[in-house]
Amino acid sequence: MTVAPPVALTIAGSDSGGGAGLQADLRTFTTCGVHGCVAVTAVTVQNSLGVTGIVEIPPSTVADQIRAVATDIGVAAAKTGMLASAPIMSAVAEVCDEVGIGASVPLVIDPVAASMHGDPLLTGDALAALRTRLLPRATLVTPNLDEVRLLVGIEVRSRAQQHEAACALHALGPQWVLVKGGHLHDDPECLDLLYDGDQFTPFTAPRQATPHTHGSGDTLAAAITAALARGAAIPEAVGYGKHYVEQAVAHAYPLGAGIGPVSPFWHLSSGG
Ligand code: PXL
Repeated sequence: MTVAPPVALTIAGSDSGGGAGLQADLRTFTTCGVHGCVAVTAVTVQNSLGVTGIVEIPPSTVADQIRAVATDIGVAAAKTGMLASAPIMSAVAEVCDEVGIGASVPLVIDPVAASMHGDPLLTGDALAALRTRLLPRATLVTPNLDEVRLLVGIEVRSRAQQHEAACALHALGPQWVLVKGGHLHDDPECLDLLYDGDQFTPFTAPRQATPHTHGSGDTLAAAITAALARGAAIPEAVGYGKHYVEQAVAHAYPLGAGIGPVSPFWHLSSGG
């Protein structure tokens, strides 16, 4: 009998274009050797040009999906993507407490606030709920610089300010913070800064010239989650995720008339 792979859970929205959201998470879990389970939070109507509709799943159904998976299949690590609304976040926070996600089970929070096109993916008071209900439960939070500005009001324009932002985010309660510097466009490198309240660890990658980066944040957080499910410690998992997403961006492809996705096929096209 074949032994089951480790299991990771994504709590995320669907992207009909298949580039981001739960589709990117499940693909990444698979290519990282982890079985993926999913609690769907919202269905987006979306293509390479943007998001034209969002239907939220009832909060109790989101919680039921998490409970059903955690109490039977078991979860070695979990991540959140688009959480859509404050009531969904509250339901997620409560059921995570119930089943140990964010305690014995590591929880990666990718604080998705908007799509690459700037279409909002959060409604109303969801940002406040993200701050107060979810960040204190996070093992790791992985904001980009737009999300940093929304969460802690710091406009990061330099590497020095990335340190300041990491401290402000850490004060909201997560165990680890990864401030992603990909949006510092004048910087020739992409520097992501990891902070645990004590030590700063930089992860750098060369900046790549492609417009096709749809799903890059989801893919990074999913690869980190997969590594955690396989038993890695946070710094090791972040290093693994950075390498994974760097390759996925290097092999990104055009799709439709707009922004194409990062590639889940890089293992195949680069030979391993
Ligand atoms: O990449 C962030 C993201 C997450 N989840 C869903 C999305 C997007 C971006 O478009 O559509 C469902």
